[in-house]
Amino acid sequence: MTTKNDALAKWVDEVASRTKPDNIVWCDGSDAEFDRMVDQMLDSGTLTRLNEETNPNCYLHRSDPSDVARVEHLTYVCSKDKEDAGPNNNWMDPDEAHKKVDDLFAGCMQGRTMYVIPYCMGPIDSPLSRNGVEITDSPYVVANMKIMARIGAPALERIEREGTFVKGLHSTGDLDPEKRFIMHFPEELYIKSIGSGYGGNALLGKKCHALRIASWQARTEGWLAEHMLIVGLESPQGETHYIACAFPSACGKTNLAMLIPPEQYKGWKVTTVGDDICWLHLRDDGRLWAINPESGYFGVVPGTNEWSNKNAYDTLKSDAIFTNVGVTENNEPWWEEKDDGKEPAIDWKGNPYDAEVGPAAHPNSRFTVPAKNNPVYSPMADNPDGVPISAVVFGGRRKDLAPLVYEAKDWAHGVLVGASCASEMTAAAIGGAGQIRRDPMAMKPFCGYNFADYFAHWLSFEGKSDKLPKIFHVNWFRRDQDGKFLWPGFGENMRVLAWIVERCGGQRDARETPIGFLPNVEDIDTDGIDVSSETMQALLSVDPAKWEQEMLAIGEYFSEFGDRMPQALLAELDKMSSALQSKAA
Ligand code: GTP
Ligand code: SPV
Ligand code: MN
Repeated sequence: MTTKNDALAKWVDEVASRTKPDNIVWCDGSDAEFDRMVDQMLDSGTLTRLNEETNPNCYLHRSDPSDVARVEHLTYVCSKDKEDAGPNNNWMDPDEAHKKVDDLFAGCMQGRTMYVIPYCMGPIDSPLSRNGVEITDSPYVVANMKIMARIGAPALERIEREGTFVKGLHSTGDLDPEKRFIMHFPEELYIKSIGSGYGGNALLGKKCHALRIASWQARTEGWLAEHMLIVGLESPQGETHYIACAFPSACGKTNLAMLIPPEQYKGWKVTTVGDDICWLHLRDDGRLWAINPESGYFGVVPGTNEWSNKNAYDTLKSDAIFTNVGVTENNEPWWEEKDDGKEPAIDWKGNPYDAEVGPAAHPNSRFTVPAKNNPVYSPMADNPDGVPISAVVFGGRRKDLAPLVYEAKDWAHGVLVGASCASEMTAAAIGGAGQIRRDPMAMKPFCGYNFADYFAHWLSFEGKSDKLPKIFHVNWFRRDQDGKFLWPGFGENMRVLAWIVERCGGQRDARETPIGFLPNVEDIDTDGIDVSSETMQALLSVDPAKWEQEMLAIGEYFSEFGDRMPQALLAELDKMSSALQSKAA
């Protein structure tokens, strides 16, 4: 196979002459091709087959122990002008960056096969979807891309019809962390990634294209590319609301997207449109419409069990590629809090399990699985028009301060709520786990341009429509003095989502505070959960003195962006600070 698109043919030739592969394979995206990749990886030891009875069609991949998460310190946005990348990104001059990685790509595919993967992010027949081509020397990437995106012949056809595509060049190189770089050239719609096989660094359609490059394109074209799940909530009255939630990495998106409601909410039907990325477009009807550009889930394994997230647990029983989990004596995948009564025998590094040495599964071990395996998969995920969004929800891991839920006063205030998000860092990226950092809209690692411009772009939607979604903030992670979570989380989060949906429908009162609208304690149903009314008070309390401190910290953070920061956002911050001061006085 080759292509009618000259630019693509030329680029493939150019890459081949630099990287010197033994041969070139154009991926057609067929199941037979997937099976060939798997067989080849079973032969080479890159994959092992898991227990066929308990986990049909499931495989285990053990990565290099130095290559288990995203590497934010090695990820760059190489815009022509450094200011366009902003203080939120590492920046390198594009010429220098090309030279640096091109030297590493030279001859790197000798003895290997080069795969050309045409892909489409989003439903293949949607005008909102975007094309890309990833060139890689990793069969693991080919197999995972087949799960995560619409790849192969239909995508190539789309590229040949439309002419445009994002270029992504990837090689695992020699996995030397010193020679690992994830470079983005937004003006050229080009990504170059070398030295890592880990999801976010290597499956270039995902964070590199669908967030960093897409956010840049979205700004120029008037839409939004966001780190958000999309979940459908159908009320017992048959009314469906779709909500989009931005939580930082490993802060609960996949879980919320697949939630199983508690007993008294059984009349509600919850369906998953997406679990990680959301592209939002304002339509003529004045509503924001969303598509999920992906077709699979690349999810956090530890903590997934029958009780926390049965839908995810069932989803990954078959057809899943596990990366860096442990295995039991009889070769079943095993991870911390799997809670299936079994014991691990071998840890994620392939050594006999020893609790003294560390966990059986790496804390950022992942599953890759087709979205259609999800028992609550929403067919709307394939709708070329997407789904209309009723509410946007921001959130994070805050053991203190942020209440369980609050609602922004209007769009501009909501943009401030998103822009001032902070969260404890997790194992999804190398370094800093547990520390609190500012993570605006959960996009700190993923916004492909200056956050000041990004906030201005968000603000620009105000006034364009009177049907914009309401904006909320949630925090499932408040803790007591002993470090115990105050809120049970997981399926019980439905209790909060119900309040959000009812606020959207104008069916609920709320109490106005300086930070926004909060539910009254009795407005969150606690029937059937062990949460006292004192705990609810604590979860729904706003401490003006602590919030005033927070306002100062937010102001300080915003000052990093200098004059580029939109005045309207600073004005919102002033407004909120004054409201808090008058409350404290
Ligand atoms: P990325 O794929 O990295 O973007 O993560 P994500 O946002 O999809 O997070 P995910 O749903 O995979 O959850 C990450 C971790 O948080 C898992 O270990 C979950 O068990 C845990 N978690 C998810 N939801 C909740 C919750 O409501 N409460 C508590 N306490 N933990 C949760
Ligand atoms: C995240 O870290 O937010 C993920 C996993 O969803 S990765 O695709 O590696 O970025
Ligand atoms: Mn994510």
